[in-house]
Amino acid sequence: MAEKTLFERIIDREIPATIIYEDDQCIVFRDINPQAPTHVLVVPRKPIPTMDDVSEDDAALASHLLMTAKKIAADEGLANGYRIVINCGADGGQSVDHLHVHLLGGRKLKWPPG
Ligand code: DGP
Repeated sequence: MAEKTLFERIIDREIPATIIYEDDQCIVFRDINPQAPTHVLVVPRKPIPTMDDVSEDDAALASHLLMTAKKIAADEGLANGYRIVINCGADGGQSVDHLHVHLLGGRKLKWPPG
């Protein structure tokens, strides 16, 4: 069996995290190294490595991740706006090979992100 990803270990409660939401498809927890007052990760239970590995069969799941990020943004009171980011691969700055959506907000974010 393939080794669990770091985020699977959080899903399985083997590593502690501040989990703020979960359902049958995804889990949401606070980033360990927050880049904004709100910085959470929306993570599918299915261990898809990167955005590149998302298939047409995962379309409903991908949509659910975005809709969950939007719901959490409202829950976090980000009425002034927020940013949703998916890093993919080495050049995209991805460091954990388990698909995740960053939700950042609570301050004015700069563009481009660098
Ligand atoms: P990325 O660079 O897009 O792969 O983002 C990975 C994020 O995961 C990064 O912002 C830091 C966060 N992270 C890494 N390890 C842990 C951990 O053990 N717990 C939590 N809560 N977040 C983590």
